[in-house]
Amino acid sequence: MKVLLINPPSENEIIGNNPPIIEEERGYNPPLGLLYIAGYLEKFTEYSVEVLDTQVEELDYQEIEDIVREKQPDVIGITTMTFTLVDVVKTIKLIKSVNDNIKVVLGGPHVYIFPNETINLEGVDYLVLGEGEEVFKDLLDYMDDYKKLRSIKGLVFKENGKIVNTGPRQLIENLDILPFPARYLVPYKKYSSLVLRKRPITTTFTSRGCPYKCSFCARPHLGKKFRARSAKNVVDEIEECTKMGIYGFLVYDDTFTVNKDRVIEICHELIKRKLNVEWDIRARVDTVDEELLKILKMAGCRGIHYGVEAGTEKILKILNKRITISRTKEIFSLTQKSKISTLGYFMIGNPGETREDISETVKLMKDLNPDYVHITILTPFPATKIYFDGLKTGIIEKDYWRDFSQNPAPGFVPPHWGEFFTRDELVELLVFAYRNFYARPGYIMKNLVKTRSFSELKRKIKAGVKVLKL
Ligand code: B12
Ligand code: SF4
Repeated sequence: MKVLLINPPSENEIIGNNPPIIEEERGYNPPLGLLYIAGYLEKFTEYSVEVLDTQVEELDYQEIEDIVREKQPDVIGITTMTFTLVDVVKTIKLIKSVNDNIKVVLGGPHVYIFPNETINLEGVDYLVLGEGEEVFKDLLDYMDDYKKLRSIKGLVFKENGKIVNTGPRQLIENLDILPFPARYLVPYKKYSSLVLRKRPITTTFTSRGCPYKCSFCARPHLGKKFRARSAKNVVDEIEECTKMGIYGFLVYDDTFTVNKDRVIEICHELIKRKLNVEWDIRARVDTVDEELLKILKMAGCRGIHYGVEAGTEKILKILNKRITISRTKEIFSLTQKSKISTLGYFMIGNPGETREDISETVKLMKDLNPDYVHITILTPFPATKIYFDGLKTGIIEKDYWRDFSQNPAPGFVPPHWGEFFTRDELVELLVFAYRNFYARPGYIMKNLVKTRSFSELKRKIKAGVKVLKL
């Protein structure tokens, strides 16, 4: 059986409520979910597997069509986010026009949130719910044997026109059993990041799930249970990557630092093996301390991205973030002392948020003085508490995301939280916040002094000019 896994184009991507200029130039990340599935199939089956990352290869629809025509796979799997749905639908149409017998299987976060809407889209044959490695293999083993498929958890399909949903599969408890993502199936040298110096980069997950319940995040709905890989398994993967010439890693765990002992073990293992890698992580200020920062630095961690979100305790409570501003200040200061670079994520336009609250957020940004800030206008994403609350109270007038999922049309404008501000007012406030942070003479000087190379200087100037042009 020939299987082709496709990361669809992002031509029609929905980019929340932010001006497109903010989302540009983030570089390309490997489609890790597909690479995990490919690695699993390569190890445990005889099926032929290929991965097509149309984004990094910058393919247009005609080129994708030519590839599908030439390869004539039996099954095509496509990774699906709500934000790429329009392009997923376009890709399916193209596949079916080449050969209607190719089975189309969708997986990814969107499918889990909107199974009925997705299976009803034209040309979709099967959905895989949640973690796809084992379920997709089972599906391939019994393709079209509906009797058997009905007993396999994690699938959605149609039998005699009726939707069959076998319910979610149990989460994979021991992540160490999973083969490493099959990075060699994509042009892995083409992936890069704005924030790491080393090229190429890759992304990695050392754990899955997140035990927290922030009200703006879909994670609590998509799978809360935190499971972690062993330190040895994590560093084995990193070592495998260094053999491919990859030395830069974006550790994309939802919260890498949930278990301090495990992080320390990973750091010790990295130091012991002298792999000379550079990496950054995403963390919460309540899961980091001075001891951890020291060892992170020694093991090559260059940057920490913290979710700061807002400048008042009132808004943090509404977001159910469960952190305090004083803790945030303390941890930023300690991280800076440890010479690890910092990026703060902030949001404006949150429920209950007034102009005064936003001023406090901007003030906090300047007080913390991270190396980078990433500010967005809150978009109530599907399957988040904020979205459900908005629908209940009428602040969000109708179920926009469900309508979009039934009929994914280009140009869809996602809802914003319209309690106190119009969308245009929020864009204005966003521009104000960015300028206020980046256009400070102190910030510019600090960054010029810290710049280590000409290419980094060029990158920073480009980013600065973009902010001023907003
Ligand atoms: C890395 C990342 C990005 C990167 C790169 C995307 C990429 N190429 O992977 C960037 C920075 C571009 C990005 C952007 C955005 N992202 Co993002 N991102 C992630 C993140 C942190 C990791 C994705 C990942 O690699 N996961 C690891 C793999 C192993 O898991 P996975 O992808 O889910 O795959 C498994 C299953 O889903 C399934 N599966 C997936 N695909 C397929 C396909 C088939 C055929 C099958 C059978 C199974 C299957 O099997 C896989 C293995 O178990 C996730 C959060 C998370 N923890 O997953 C958010 C996440 C995917 N992003 C999200 C969002 C909201 C965004 C943005 C809209 C944010 C914004 N700017 O406003 C944009 C949208 C841009 C876009 N093009 O879609 C949401 C998506 C929710 C949704 N409804 O779709 C998530 C879930 C975060 C969250 N908690 O809400 N993102
Ligand atoms: S925002 Fe981060 S910490 Fe909060 S629930 Fe989502 S993944 Fe977890």
